[in-house]
Amino acid sequence: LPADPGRGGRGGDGTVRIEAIELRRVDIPLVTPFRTSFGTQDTRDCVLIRVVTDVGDGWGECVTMPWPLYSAESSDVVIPIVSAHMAPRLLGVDGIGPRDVARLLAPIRGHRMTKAGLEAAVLDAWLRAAGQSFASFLGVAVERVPCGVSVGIHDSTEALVETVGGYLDEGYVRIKLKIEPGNDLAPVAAVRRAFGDDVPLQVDANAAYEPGDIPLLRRLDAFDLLLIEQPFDEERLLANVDLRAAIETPVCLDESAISAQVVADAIRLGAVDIVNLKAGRVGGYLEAARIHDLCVAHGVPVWCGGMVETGIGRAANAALAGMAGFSLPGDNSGFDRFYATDIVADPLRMIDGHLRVPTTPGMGFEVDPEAIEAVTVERVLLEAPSG
Ligand code: OSB
Ligand code: MG
Repeated sequence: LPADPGRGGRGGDGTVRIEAIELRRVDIPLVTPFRTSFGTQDTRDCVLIRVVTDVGDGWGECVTMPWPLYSAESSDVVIPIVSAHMAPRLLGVDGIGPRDVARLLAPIRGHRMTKAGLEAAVLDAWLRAAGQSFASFLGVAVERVPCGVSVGIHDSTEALVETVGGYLDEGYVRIKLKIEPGNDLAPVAAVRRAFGDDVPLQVDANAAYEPGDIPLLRRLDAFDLLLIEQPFDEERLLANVDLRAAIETPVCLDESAISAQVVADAIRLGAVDIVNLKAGRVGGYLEAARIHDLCVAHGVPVWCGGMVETGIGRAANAALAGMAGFSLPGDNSGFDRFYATDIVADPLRMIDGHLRVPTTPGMGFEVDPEAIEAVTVERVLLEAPSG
């Protein structure tokens, strides 16, 4: 990435000063429970961040889940870690550009989803002041991105087939099935049987398998899947080398791919065919753009993942997914896949199996303050020391 300003090369080169950081823990009901191999989510419980700067406000979303089961981070640590360790490194500092947030927070290890939320909020304020869209900042040339949908584990194959049929009728162009030991071959076979071999289909194990399961996973080859996502524990890179040698289905990393460094190492080890890219998991949209570039340079296909984002993160993901190297449909669903109403005005809807790439200044949304207030369960305001 160029030092500053935007990759698109048209943004302002100004900087901001963060006067205050508002943290709002929200709890938003989901239209249907979402079950993965590590748990069932009924609501979206996460922290939204508003930065108040000398050039205006910006909003970002921390994509943590309520429990440390997908990764070590969880929603209940966001407010304490920002209050005690992150805000003091940012508040009142002069000359902050988008890339300075990650630089100032770099000494703090981990907590990437929290860092990503802060960086996104600053990017939003900075881009709005510059009158530039995030898509333009990233150099995105397309107007829309294709929509894949992530389908949770169901209690019965009949119910799963019905759900998948509904999404296909709505126009989703790719189906991702969550799997776990005991809920893998049979549901995949049932979906293939019901909808045929032409439906782009992939699976996501969320780290639920052991290296000893490789013979079982090899049987997924019969279903001509686009990929298998994160079969093993986050720290097990080498098991993926063994799996790749044993199966035809491409191996995709999600949980393991926490930074450009780890992705570079995984590529060199031969541990990965395809990368699921999530800005929150890697510490921010700028690190995500860097990983995109790295994957393109190595000929590794990349696609845009999701974390059940509200309209704030969903808009930013739609811009990220428009970058030229995203060669597979992402988990970029319409807001109504998860929510009855959104906390942004004019939430992204799927049209003809696609989402439009937002082009308004900032990260691509306008918040609905009343809707946010209605779902807020805790609010903390951190202010720069005066003077
Ligand atoms: O593993 O990709 C995942 C949601 C929450 C946590 C982890 C994952 C997911 C999804 C849903 O699969 C993606 C989405 O549509 O937002
Ligand atoms: Mg995943």
